[in-house]
Formats: sequence, structure tokens, C-alpha cells
Amino acid sequence: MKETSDLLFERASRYIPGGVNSPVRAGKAVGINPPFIARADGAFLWDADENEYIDYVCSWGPMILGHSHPEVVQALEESIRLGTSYGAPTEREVEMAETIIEMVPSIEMVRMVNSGTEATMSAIRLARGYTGREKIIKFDGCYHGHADSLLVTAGSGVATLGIPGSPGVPKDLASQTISLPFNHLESLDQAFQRFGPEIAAVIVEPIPGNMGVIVPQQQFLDGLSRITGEHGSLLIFDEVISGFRVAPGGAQELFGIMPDLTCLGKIIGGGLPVGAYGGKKDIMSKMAPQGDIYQAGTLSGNPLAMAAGLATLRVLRKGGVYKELEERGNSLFSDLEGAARAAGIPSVINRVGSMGTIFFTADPVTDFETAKASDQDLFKGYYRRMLEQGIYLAPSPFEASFVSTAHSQDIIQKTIACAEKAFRDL
Ligand code: HOZ
Repeated sequence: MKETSDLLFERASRYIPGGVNSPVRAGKAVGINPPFIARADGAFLWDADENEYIDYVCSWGPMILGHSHPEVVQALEESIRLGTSYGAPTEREVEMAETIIEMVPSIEMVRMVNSGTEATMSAIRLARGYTGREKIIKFDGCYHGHADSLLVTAGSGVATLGIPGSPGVPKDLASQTISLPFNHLESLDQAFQRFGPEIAAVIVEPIPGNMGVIVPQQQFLDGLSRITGEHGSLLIFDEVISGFRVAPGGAQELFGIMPDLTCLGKIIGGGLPVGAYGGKKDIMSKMAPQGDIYQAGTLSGNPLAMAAGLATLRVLRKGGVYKELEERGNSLFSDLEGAARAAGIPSVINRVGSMGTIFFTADPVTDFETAKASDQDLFKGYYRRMLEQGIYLAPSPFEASFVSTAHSQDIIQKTIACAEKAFRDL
């Protein structure tokens, strides 16, 4: 029964484009009307009709401690009594900057913004201003938010809805973006042979999560760092999803790479709207008012977002959290793989720590082409059967599932039992 959700969707569709404030969640790719969520706690969500779901979307990544974690709630309760926005510097922003710099290996200086899109957009402007060059390289299926320069062969909603590129992006700007296949160093080499002196930056999700999860080859990431260094271009890691998720210092810690700039978001706000970009001091100090490259924001460093983010990072820094996340991620995804195999469903699991994706295909999934070759009808059938049993997954084959510290082994085993049934019925 989801009568109330359906009524809400009908109402929403009258006044909000497609009835939603972000496209993927409308559920078009899987042919559903979305449940409207009323509340959340731990690993669970409840919709407006009181249906209960085990949540593997985790707000698309931020809820690494589960929903309404007591330490985050307490920090917010204390903070809200002190006012909600000042548009002025605060001690908490300094604490946040210090914490990020301690945790993320390559960051020496950082600027807070309000979303991942703002972070990547600002990092691209900085790279262009710093190098005096205009072209950028990205990778097919990587999604870096919806800024004009970055909506080229993008993942996430753009891939889910099969949009080739968005109307409204000036052709001249899009032509400055070169999109290459992920995990293919040769194409990158060739692009640099041809355009090297014009390339301001290479931006990459070091662990792509927006075409489903793709595991990067170590030599690919090493190559990105080497080639950008040789050509005087900047390497930008978009760690909006992988930051604080796969290790305290993100993918750059896991793979031992020092990018020039890093974009952050999601976890760093503890579930409140936030983003950040940071990197080497000589580059970051070009930002206004220290330098002349401009970027600003009234709500940047918002005290509530800082309080929730700092509380989340404090919990994550306690010993054993990442080991626990690895164990739970491993249980979920390896048992899922076993269940699909037992049912004779061809599948590939791509996982890094507590983020992963099941692709319905027999062949390895290493880039956007191979991700798109997976069986999307099978995904649709699987998604709907899981939702019917109260398992809330991202409604797209091109997104990640996330496990939080609130997903106990019991919850994971209950999920596997639902998957077994879904695979049997497919
Ligand atoms: N583009 C985000 C997922 N990779 C958010 C989707 C949504 O909130 O609908």
C-alpha cells in the first residue's frame, strides 16, 4: 500500500518538474512512483504510508553512520539553539578545515561550499585560473554534478535517463571538455599528445559511483598522476562519494595518490547540504580574497552543517569503524553474488569497502561501455521485487548501494533472503 505516496507524487508533479527535486529519485528508470519518505532511523526508512524499508541509498552516500545517529543529533540540537546561519566566520569552520587536512592526505588548504556540484565547479575554475588553460578531461560515466563544463557523457541521472548531453550547455563550453573511457590509460596518453598544453585539469571520480561502482586499476590512477604532472595539468579527484567512505582519507589514501585538488561532499556534512574543495597551498591560495579567482557563498561553512559534519567525522575517527564497514560491505555483496549465482542469474559485483553495485551481466564491468551493456530489464525486475519486500535501493542500474555502521549482520542477512526470493522470481 502506498496510497499516500502516490497522492503526494501526483501533487508534487503539478508543481515540481517530474515531481522531484533531483531526477533519479523519480523512479522513471524502474517504472515506479517513488515512495515519499516520512522518517528515518539507523538503517531504516519509513514512507508516508508507514511502510518500512532497509535503506541502501543512505541519502546517496552521506549516512555512513545510519540515520539519526545520536552523536549527530546531539550536535545538531546543541548547534540549532545558537542560531542557524550567520554568514560570518566561525570557530567550527576552522575545526572542520583542520579535521579535513588531518584526514585527507593531499589537502593543505580547503574551502567549504554547499554541494558537490559547487565543489567541482569551483575546482575547475581554480584549475583553469591557475594554469591559464581552458580544456578539461573527464571520463565517460563519471558524474561531477551539473555544472556546464561537466555534463558531457555523464553518469548518474544523465545515464539513467539516457540523456546524451543537456540542452542549455553552451556548445563552446562543452567543446572544452574531452571525455575519455575510464581505466584506459592509452586514450589519456593520446589526448595529452594532441592537446597537452591546453589541458588545465583531469577530473575523475577515483572510484566511480555514478555509473554504478567501477573498481579503478591502480596503474590507471598512477598514470593519471604521472601524465598530468608531466604536462603541467592539475589532477582533480572528485571524492564527493569516496571521501571518508572507503578509508578515512578516501580513495587517495587507499590507492596512494596525491591529487592536486580534491572535491568533497556528502559524508562531510553528516546529512546536511555541504561540499568542499581543497588541495595544495600554492594552488588554493589563488582563491579570493587571498588571490583573484572568485567563488563565494552565503551559506558556505553553515554552522549546522559544520556541527553535523564534525560529529560524523569524530565517530568515523574512532578505531575499528572502517574495518566494520569493510566486513559488512563484504558480507552484503559476496552473499548477494552467491545468491545470484545459485539462481543462475549472470551477475558481476563491483565493490570497494562499503559501496558496491550488482550488474546483471556475465562480463567484467570496468567502464561506462561495459556498465551500459549490463541487462537493465533484469535490474528493473530485481529492483521492483526488492522494493516490494522492503529493500530500498537506488532506482537505477547506474548508482551505488551503500552500507552504514547501522546495517547489522541480521539486517544484511534479511536483505540476502529477500534477494534470494527476488532472483528466484526473476
Ligand atoms: N545524482 C545523485 C546520485 N548520484 C543524487 C540523485 C538524487 O538525489 O535523486
